[in-house]
Amino acid sequence: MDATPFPNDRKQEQREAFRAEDPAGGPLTTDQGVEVDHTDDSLAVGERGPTLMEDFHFREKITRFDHERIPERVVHARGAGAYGYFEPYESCAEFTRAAFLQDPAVRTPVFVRFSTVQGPKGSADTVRDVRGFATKFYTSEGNYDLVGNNFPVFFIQDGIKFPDFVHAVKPEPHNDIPTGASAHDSLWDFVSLQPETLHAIMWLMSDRAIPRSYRMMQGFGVHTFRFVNAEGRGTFVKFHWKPRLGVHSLVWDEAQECQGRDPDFNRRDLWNAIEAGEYPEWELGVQLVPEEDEFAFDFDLLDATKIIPEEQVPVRPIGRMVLNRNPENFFAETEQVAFHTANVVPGIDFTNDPLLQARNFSYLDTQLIRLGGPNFSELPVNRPLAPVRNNQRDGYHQSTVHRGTNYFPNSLGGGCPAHAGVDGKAFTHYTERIDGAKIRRRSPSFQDHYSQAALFFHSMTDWEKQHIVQALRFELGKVDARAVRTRTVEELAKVDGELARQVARGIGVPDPSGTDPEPAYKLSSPALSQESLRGDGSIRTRQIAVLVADGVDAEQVTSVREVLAGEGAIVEALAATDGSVSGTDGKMHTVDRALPTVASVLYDAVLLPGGPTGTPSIISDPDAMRFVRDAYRHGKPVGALGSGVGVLSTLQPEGLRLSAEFHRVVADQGVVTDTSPGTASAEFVREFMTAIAAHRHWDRPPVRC
Ligand code: HDD
Repeated sequence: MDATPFPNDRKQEQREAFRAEDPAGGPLTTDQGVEVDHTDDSLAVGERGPTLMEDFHFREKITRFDHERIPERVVHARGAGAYGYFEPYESCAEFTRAAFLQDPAVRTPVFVRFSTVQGPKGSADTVRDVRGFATKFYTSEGNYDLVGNNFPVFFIQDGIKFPDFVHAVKPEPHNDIPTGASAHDSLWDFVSLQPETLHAIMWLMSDRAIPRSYRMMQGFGVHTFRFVNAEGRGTFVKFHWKPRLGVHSLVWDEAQECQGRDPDFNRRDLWNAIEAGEYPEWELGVQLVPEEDEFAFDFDLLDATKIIPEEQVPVRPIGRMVLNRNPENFFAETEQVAFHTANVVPGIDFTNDPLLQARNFSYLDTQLIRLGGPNFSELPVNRPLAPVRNNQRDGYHQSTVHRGTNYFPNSLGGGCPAHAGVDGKAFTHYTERIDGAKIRRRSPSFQDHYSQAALFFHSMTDWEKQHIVQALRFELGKVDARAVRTRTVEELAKVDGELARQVARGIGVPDPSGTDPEPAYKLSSPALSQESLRGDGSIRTRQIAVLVADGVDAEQVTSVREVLAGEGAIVEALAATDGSVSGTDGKMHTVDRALPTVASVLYDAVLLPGGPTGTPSIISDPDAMRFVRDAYRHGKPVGALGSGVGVLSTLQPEGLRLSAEFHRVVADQGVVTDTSPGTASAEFVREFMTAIAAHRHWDRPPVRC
């Protein structure tokens, strides 16, 4: 009997092959272009004799291999990138003269690299960490780099502390442990002694630090930058990227399991979505503050550990970015891309944020060592689309053959390249008056480290607060030095007394000693909660597992699958073994994956179809039952049809409402059940889709089995 695939249109597209480097073909050559007839044996004296130095092909091949690696980034070593475009909604001329923010008809090409910070290049994706969100705009006026993160605040206020912070969070120097984790003594020692870290630490302990997908996280420019318009008027600006699909996260237990089941979880997700034509999209928004309001806030705009609450200054959408092309070669593009905060274009300028000022030194310096010299901007991924003309010359890996004069002023070269500026297109630095003594001192306006950490915590829903407490208990529970645990709890108490007590009780240290902070801290900004960032409510690209076995009700599977796939979800049939299963329609149906090769943590939802023999097989399969239990426990939508509801009853979820004999469709906490036989009803499918769109369901009762 032929196996009928459950319809899964996307799969074929996802399998699109790489294009060969040289579609015309042609024989193997050396780097000098000499044709090579044999690359499988080295040149030797006789068949069993020693290898000869003279074998230039062998030596060249091995030398090139020995030199394949370049130093990985000190931070943000692990990343994934993609190309796309940015288009503004309307002209922003009132605030900035940046050419790429003027005309909605002009699309500016971009390259974006997402990353984790702590782990090395080969570490897992789903660690608890900040995610980098760096965008290179190839504008008509030169490259503009917005090198941001998925948190709007940073851990330190002055860049001179960056090596201290990074040394503290990186693996410890004596044993190089842990990889890709902040749960260790040195980070928390630093945090407990450096309270300016606390606001970013609250973000790090929240679910923002374990995104479901790069496509489902916000991005922030973090610093206050400056827009400058054609008249030279400056406006303070903070940049926000908002994902169309909403902000969604993993749960910590799941994130940890993912590290083993699929260390490439986020990278694969980005790649597959783009290959499938499901192009990730973000809206760019700005918070604008007129210069005269510089001191209108109870924090300093130059302090990168502070946000401007959206309720105070709304985010104004100015354009959208779509990523629609995967790189062709990871090393050439994603690894060699070189971002630099000082890559700005006319109309965008800096402020005196001391973190930004330090970054403006660090990024160029780091590329010089990482990419082996000053000519990295000639690499295709870094090369501007705008013409480059100057007298900068030579150096390692110079690939341009310069001609003519190499100094300015000159007459022999016709005075070229001449100063720009006659037509007002050149970059001119914003004219800012600065008066002050030369000092090494933090501004008193940077001293409040607790209010906004508290603002963040108090803006969370109950489940988000609970996850923060659990994260802190996990992280501090891995700290060996008791004094560090205690000192951190004392610091947390200055954010929120109850938070500190709950953490203290989970890690075996005394309750904090002081009194709780003043209620003035109990402000809230609803825009900070993930609850307010659900996105467009679609189920596009969600991964739905359907557990099947011989005797599965094929019509139920097909009826649900077709609708879900039609809405852009990716539906896969999983069974105990690969191959096919027999359906109640008398046909064989293709299995997409064998259960032992996957896990519930790799999916967003699970469907349990019925079937007279199918359901008992699922109940007796430990892999299948673990799959369902984990999906349930991680708050994922679960749908069950006909006898498939019996799989859920076996787990005995205390008090959860399931469809029984006289019920038709019952939806409770994202568990959608329908015991009626036959094809799934439209109501079931609708409820199941609503549950999937909501992503997670937190108030579930525990299961007994
Ligand atoms: Fe940084 C990389 C983001 C502070 C020094 N940083 C790097 C990347 C991102 C950020 C996204 C990876 C870029 C890529 O994909 O290649 N960094 C931030 C943000 C910060 C920040 C949002 C605070 C607001 N960084 C920061 C400071 C310093 C650096 C204060 C140093 C004084 N960052 C670097 C670096 C890296 C880097 C060492 C490593 C590799 C690279 O630059 O290209 O120069």
